[in-house]
Amino acid sequence: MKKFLLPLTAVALATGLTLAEEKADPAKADVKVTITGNDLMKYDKTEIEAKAGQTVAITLKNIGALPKEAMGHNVVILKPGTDIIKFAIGGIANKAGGYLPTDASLAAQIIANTKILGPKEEETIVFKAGAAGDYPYLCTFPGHFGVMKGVIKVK
Ligand SMILES: [Cu+2]
Repeated sequence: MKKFLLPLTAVALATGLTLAEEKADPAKADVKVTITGNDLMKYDKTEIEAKAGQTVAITLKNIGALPKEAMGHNVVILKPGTDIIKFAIGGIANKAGGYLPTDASLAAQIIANTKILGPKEEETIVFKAGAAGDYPYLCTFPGHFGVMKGVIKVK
């Protein structure tokens, strides 16, 4: 019996730790931005500014009407210097994983991302702006990265 109880306790502890982790509150973010994505494969914002160390809340709203399978959108924030073409191509086949690259070195470039959103869906992501630099963002839905992209300029 003891043998069985020990792992259970360990699981309970691990769960407790996860629950105790403070979840970033978008309402308290230093910078709050809403980006829309539409059926014309366009974001309404291609440049966002933040200062190093600020918390940034980005809400992506899909304002289109086309089905998610045809015109879904996400937003993926990447580390400065990431090759976004290589990144997007690396995720094209990963439908189940939100079209994010499965390759570990490419996946390591992600700072924050939403899932793929269908019409009228929205999601907010919160992250901390790193050191000054240009942080690219893009939609990884197949074929969208050529036009659905922008830059977070951290000063
Ligand atoms: Cu898109």
